[in-house]
Parts: sequence; structure tokens; C-alpha cells
Amino acid sequence: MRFDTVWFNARLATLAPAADGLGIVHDGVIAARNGRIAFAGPVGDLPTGWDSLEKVDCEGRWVTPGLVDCHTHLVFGGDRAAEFEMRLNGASYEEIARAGGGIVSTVKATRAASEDDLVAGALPRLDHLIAEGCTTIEIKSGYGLELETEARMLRAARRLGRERPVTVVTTFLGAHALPPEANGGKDAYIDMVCREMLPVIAREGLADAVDAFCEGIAFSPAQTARVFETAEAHGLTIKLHADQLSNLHGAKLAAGFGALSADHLEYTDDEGAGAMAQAGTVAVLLPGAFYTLRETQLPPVDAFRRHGTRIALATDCNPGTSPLTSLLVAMNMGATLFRLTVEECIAGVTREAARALGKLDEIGTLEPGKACDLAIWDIERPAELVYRLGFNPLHARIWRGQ
Ligand code: DI6
Ligand code: FE
Repeated sequence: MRFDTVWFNARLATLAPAADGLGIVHDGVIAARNGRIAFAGPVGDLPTGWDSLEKVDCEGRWVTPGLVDCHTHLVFGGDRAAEFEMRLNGASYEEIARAGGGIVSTVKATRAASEDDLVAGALPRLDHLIAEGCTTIEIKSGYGLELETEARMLRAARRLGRERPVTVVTTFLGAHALPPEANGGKDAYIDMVCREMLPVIAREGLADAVDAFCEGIAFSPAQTARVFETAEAHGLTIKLHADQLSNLHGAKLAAGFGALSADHLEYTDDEGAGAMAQAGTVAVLLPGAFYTLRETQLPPVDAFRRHGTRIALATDCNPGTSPLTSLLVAMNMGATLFRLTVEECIAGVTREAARALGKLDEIGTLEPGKACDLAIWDIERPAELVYRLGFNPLHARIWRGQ
């Protein structure tokens, strides 16, 4: 057997579903051919007579699947640092809104930004994620709230995937917030999302999935269901910002539509957790938003475990409620704030995050046939990836075998 590259002398956390826990292999080898994993396992199981163009000695380092950030709003205009500072200095929500703050300020800045501006603004954030081993990222629209800017955000997101060695998955989030010009007309805005925006986004192939924000301050379950029906009609997969600030039973609604994931979930109840397990809808927990909002209601992790609901972790990188560009910090927060185990955290940013994107056939574990996306770490045990805070032990990152 002839390989392109062989990484040997490695400790592997394969995350293979058939294995126990992290799927640890002590004297491990990964072999790649044409950008895909051709072999992953103990050195003794390598086919005899193999050869390789390149051999890399990992010197005992740990190798995990490349990390997957399955929920981000990485592309946006402007920033909200001034508003953050005002709030710390005692400004009220009204004062911030009057000073042009809040989500509306990001919408305004995003509408004013060209595609080049959006790409340039997002690249430093993307580079930070990449420097910590991220090889796949989901990026949502949702700060345009009109067709032209939503499409521009998605085009910028796709372009990021051509400018850097990373896989970008895009999600249309037209139903993120009500734009100011809608003057409170939520149903009319959802009409526009379903009749004017979504069909064009789908036709132009700009989005892989459709998401919505189901919440008192955003859209109702009935309005969310209309968006989902339209997404289904266009053959797009579904995700949902569900039960973040209150329990509108968004988790159950998402499960009912066979959503890939329901995300946030602080206020989800036992019934919602069970419905998600039944439907195979992944629970994407976003501890960066929980932390930034100083939320105290914890997501129902025990119910997820009891029902067998799959748990992923993501950054939710956005300028308002989670200005976070680190999956390592997201893992630490998942453990410290939500009491997830080391295995749950590491699976949450690899295998389960891949599942939340509907890409488990392609990425998320070290198994033959999958894309050769690897993170090689200078650590002695996997727990270090979760335990340390503000320290990056990445030694090397491989995307598509390179
Ligand atoms: N949930 C959130 O926490 C953010 N969006 C969402 O759906 C808020 C986005 C922002 O404030 O810019
Ligand atoms: Fe979000």
C-alpha cells in the first residue's frame, strides 16, 4: 500500500463511535492518501509492505480529529466593544440602544460593509480558531436582515473557505432579529424571509442549512415553523437557536422537523431533551453566551445524558453575546460551567460537532475514508485540552492531508 503521508509514534484519540470513550490508541499511526485517511490505528495493524512519500515522527504527541466549530456568527461588520464598556460603566439598555448599540448596530455596520470588508474583518477571528486546530467552521448570516446583505454575508463566508485551508459550512439565519424598518411587523418580515429571501439563497447555493432564533425577543414557534417548512421545501437542513432565554419549547419544535441541531437550550425541559434524542437532533451548547450574559439557568445536561441526546460545544462567536474565538476556551467553559466531562467536551468539538453539521460521514473522527483533518497536540493527556485556560498546546494542524 502506498500512502502520501504517514504520521507515526502518535497517541490517537480517534473518537470512533465503535470505540470506548475517546477511542485511544497508544502506539498509533495515521496514513493519508489523496487528502483522506487511509489508515488510523495501532502501528502493528498497518498493512505489510506499505510505503509513503513522507513520514512524520509525532514524538509521542496526541492526535485528535481537527476541531469543528459548529455554531458561529463569524462574519459581521463593526464591533460592540464600546457598548460593552458603556454597560460596565453603568449605562442602561435604553441608553445603549439610544447610542445606537445592540444587535441593530451590528446590522447597520454589516449593511454598510462590502464583501471585501466582511472577509477582512472575519479573517483574524478565523485565523485564531485555525491556530487552535479548527479545520471546519459553520458560519451564519443574520446581520443583514434583507436579501442583499444576507447573501453578501454568505458569499463572504464561502470566500473565507477559499482564502484559508479550512472547510466552511454556511447557514442562512434571516430569521435572527426583526430589522428596524419592519416596525414591529414580525409576520410580514417572516413572509419576506420565506417568499423573497430563502428561495434566492437556496437557488444560488449560498447556504447549506437554515436557522432561526425562536425567542420572545425574536420569532415565535409558529413563525419559526413557517421558516422550517420553507427550508424543507427547498431541500435545506435545519438548525435552531432554541430555549436560550425562556422555554418556548424550541427544542421539541426543532426535533419535530428532524433538525440537525438545536442550540443554546438553557431553558429546555426534559420533554424537549427526549424529543431531541428520538429525532437524533444534536444539543449544541454555547457556554460563551451563557458566560457573557452571566446566565444562571444551566442547560439540562443530565436530561441529555439520560435520554442519550448527543452533546456538541461551539463558540457562538458573535459581537454581542459571545465574542469568543476559541474552542479550547469553549471546552473549558463547558466543563467548568456545565460540568461536562473531558470526553464530552472533546467529543463535543469533534465527532458531535460534525454530527450537528450533518457531516459525520466526512469529518469528526479518525477513521479510514474521512477527510484527513488532524490536530496534533503537545500534551501528556487529553484532559489538558479542557483543563488549561488561555494556553494553546497545538503543535500542528493538518487539513485535507496537508
Ligand atoms: N442569540 C444570541 O445570543 C445572539 N444571537 C442569537 O440568536 C445575539 C446576537 C447579537 O447580539 O449580535
Ligand atoms: Fe448564535
